[in-house]
Amino acid sequence: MNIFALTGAGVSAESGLGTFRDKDGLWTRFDPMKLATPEAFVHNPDEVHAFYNLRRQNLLSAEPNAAHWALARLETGLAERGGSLFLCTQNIDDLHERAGSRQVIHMHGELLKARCTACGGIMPWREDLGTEVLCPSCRRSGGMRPHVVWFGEMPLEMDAIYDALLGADLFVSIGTSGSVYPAAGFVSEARGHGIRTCEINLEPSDNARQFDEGRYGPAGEAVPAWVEQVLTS
Ligand code: BJW
Repeated sequence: MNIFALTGAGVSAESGLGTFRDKDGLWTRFDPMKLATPEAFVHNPDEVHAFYNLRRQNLLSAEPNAAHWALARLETGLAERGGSLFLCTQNIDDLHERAGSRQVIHMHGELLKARCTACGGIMPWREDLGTEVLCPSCRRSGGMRPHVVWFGEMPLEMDAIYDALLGADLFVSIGTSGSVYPAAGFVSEARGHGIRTCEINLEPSDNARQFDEGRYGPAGEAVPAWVEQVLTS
């Protein structure tokens, strides 16, 4: 079986990383238009850097949880059975990789990478960023930004994502509210091609009616239970 899994902030919630739209979520406390757009970075880079510097520090002290471990187990288990897992995450954390997932597509970028808007270089980055930081590659300052996808920007690896989605036997959406496009449209795309769809979330998402199956509960419990079922069926 070939499974396409889309993960969102809910999969990392039990690792202590905040979600966006839940009660107390990041976008209920901060205005995304002032922090997660290219325009915000041009007009107020210090505020944008402070927001991502704090989140980078939080990430460095977070650990993967049972949902991340289970998805890594699923990748190995499906490969042993002649199948595959395509793991596409909207998350900018590296918790899937730290749990052992080998192939992860970060459609909204990676917090532990920086990108230079002057020369286009992309590099691993664990320290704070600021407008005074020099690009290690072109030595210019002012252009270093988190390698993440803001509103209005093109998500990454879309061709590979749609190829994998349309080649899957099952589309599973885990811990995402289904409110940000293009990811929110994957379920209807899958359904339109006759692919079975399943949602695993704390509670039914905005798109819940579009899924053939819904499994509800904390990801740290619901994902391992589902993976166990997939690998033993
Ligand atoms: C648990 C749990 C637990 C809690 N266990 N579950 C079409 C229609 C309308 C608008 C648009 C459209 N196309 C484009 C747009 C504009 C825009 C958009 O979608 N806006 C919407 C707000 C309407 N999209 C874009 O601008 C995107 N670019 C684009 O579309 O380019 C053109 C294009 C089109 C087609 C193909 C190709 C290109 C870019 C979007 C970039 C999003 N960026 C962010 C920030 C990234 C950096 C950062 O992290 O700061 O990405 S916004 C934020 O939302 C972040 C997330 O990845 C994303 C999704 O959030 P997610 O993961 O779903 O989190 P939540 O909080 O919403 O939900 C968490 C869920 O978990 C909840 O359901 C909880 O119940 C659950 N949960 N605890 C299990 N323990």
